Amino acid sequence: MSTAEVARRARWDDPVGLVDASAKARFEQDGVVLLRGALHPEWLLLIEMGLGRVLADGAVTKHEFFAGTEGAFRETVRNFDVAPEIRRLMFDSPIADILGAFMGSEQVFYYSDEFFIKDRGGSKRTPWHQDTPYFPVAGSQLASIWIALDRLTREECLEFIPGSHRQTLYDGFDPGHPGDTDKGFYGEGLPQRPDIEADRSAWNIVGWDIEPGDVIVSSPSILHGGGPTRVEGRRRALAIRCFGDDVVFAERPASRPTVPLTPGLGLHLKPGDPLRSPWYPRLRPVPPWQQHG
Ligand SMILES: O=C(O)CCC(=O)C(=O)O
Repeated sequence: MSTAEVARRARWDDPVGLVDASAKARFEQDGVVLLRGALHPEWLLLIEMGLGRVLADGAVTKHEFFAGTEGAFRETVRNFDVAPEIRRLMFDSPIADILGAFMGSEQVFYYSDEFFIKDRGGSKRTPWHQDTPYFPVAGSQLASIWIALDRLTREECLEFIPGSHRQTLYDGFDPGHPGDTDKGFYGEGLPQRPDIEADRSAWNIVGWDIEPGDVIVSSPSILHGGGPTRVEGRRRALAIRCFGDDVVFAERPASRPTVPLTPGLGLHLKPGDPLRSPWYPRLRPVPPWQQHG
């Protein structure tokens, strides 16, 4: 076995070992960390099977961004609810352990997951935004992981502005009008997003070449935006959001529904209550009925 192969297998045997003190410090400070080769190909196969299921399922809503244009792409939310492959991924793979290690939380709860499907070539950018404004949550133990099934160039990767998770929280973009830089999601309460694409050189933007198995862990409060695909390219990615012990329910402006939609949640929880609900199953410790053997 080559040295590279030995190193690869060591990462698969102990992916949580990649979350060392320096990775945690970078997560704190920058709000984003790349972990090379963290996921075994079997987990990628499971994700691909889950994607195949949701794409084939006519009952699953495919949200179309930039609908009606050549650069349109699709997104599906809370695939956990419809795809057993995604449920098994959450309980069986090391993803929840990795996120728990970054968040410093023993308990890890599922918040949501999203496929971003740019499989037609020439797909547009995903607009710059932060995720936290869309979520009815407050607290510090929040983390997302972004997993691409395809090899990507730096230009196609999800991009980030390190440190922005500790700065201004901006209003989101409107998924129905993603090209509008002058409109927000709520249009109240939070400042308007800056137009980062209009002057990229003014911002410290990071991104990477990606190989299947690499993952990017980030704070949902970081400013991030998704690269476009080349005409001959494709970029199928799964983003998973989890939270830990300290996260509580928080109100958002009533003008728009939060993402994903959780009708009734606000009738059970009041602002400041720990975010505990069947909407958000506990992944770690793994409940006994989800354990193997
Ligand atoms: O993959 C993309 O283009 C967008 C991903 C994203 O915005 C997210 O994971 O929050």
